[in-house]
Amino acid sequence: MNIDFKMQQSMRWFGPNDPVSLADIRQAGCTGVVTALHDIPNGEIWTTEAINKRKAEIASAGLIWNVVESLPVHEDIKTHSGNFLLYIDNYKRSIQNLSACGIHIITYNFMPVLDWTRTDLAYTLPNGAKALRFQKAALIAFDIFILQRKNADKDYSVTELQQAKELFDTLTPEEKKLLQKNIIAGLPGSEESFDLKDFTKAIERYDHISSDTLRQHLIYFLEHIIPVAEKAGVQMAIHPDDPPFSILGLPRIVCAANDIRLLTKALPSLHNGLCFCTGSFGVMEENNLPQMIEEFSERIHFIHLRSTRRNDRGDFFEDDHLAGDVDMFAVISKLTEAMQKRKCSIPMRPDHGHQMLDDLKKHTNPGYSAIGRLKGLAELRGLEMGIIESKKRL
Ligand code: CS2
Ligand code: MN
Repeated sequence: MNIDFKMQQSMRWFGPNDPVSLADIRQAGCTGVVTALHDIPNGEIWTTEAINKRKAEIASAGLIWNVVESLPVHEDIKTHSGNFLLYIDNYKRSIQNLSACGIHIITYNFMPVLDWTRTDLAYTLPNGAKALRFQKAALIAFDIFILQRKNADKDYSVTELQQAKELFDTLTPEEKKLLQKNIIAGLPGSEESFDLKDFTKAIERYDHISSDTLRQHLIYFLEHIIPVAEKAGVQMAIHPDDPPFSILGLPRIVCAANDIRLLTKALPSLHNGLCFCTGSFGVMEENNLPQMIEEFSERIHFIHLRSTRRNDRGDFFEDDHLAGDVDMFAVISKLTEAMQKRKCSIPMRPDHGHQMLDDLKKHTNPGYSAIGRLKGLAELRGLEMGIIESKKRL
């Protein structure tokens, strides 16, 4: 069997202030850099000057800016209010400008208010390394006792409320502050960061927005941007919601295979694509990842590989890349097949990594330290090579 196409190894870089340098990324064995113009406020146009400047900086380190993550979608677009028409126009211009600069894959997400969410950013594993964790009772404790969201108790069962109360009672004032910070102060890559008052305002904008309405807003947005992306030769790749379920009463609409079906049915163009994040989709037990890769193989334009391990309380933590609930062997096997069929390499990045070894003594971006991601990447490329070589030699 001929296997000519492998995943293009990449790493996320948060720009010049990232404690992980482009040289580190190159030494990790990557050719691609995934980044964004984080300094440009959400909603403004990315100019060709600004894009080219960042592109040149990456090129001078011997790397290629292969994927944008993320071109953020303004809250006005998600809520269909305020200046949403202007922001959609600006978004189109940014797509065109990125294409003019030779960047053709754009990741984005459509999560209301918060980007990815965890309750614990330094969960100590038995081996001493630190991982990111989502603990449902902690999120509920924040919702009920710290945020004191109106009618929040209606969203939870009696047992859930009781577990949240028990947990909250054990927290020191510092731990309560930290919990709040972890949830609303913005994780790396998030475009927004809030205090409690602003956060309450931001979520109240969704009071009358159901999942169906939010989906209509997304489809409206896609109807405007996908034709532009098509003309510009740009592949749009939506990132699934993380975690893939509703939190703090907010609607979530990119969680499961059927959500993707609804989006692709509305806009069948292959430019309306997917960032296949195994760590996000994998939290939902119903998501059969290898099957999803097969079903959406033509429109997977970017891959995030990591694995979470869930328990029956609705918690999960980020496990080793080859452990946890994700069947990484099956995932990479399916992705390998998809790439040979499409005759192209798809960019992949190890999505997050543990804080470990020397990085435990350093300031790192939660989930984005160098050594943990390097370990993940090395394991993933080894697994990919094993899969390819065993197919070739059969
Ligand atoms: C996160 C997010 O799970 C993840 O990949 O690191 O920052 C994610 O990249 C964005 O939500 C994508 O738009
Ligand atoms: Mn991801």
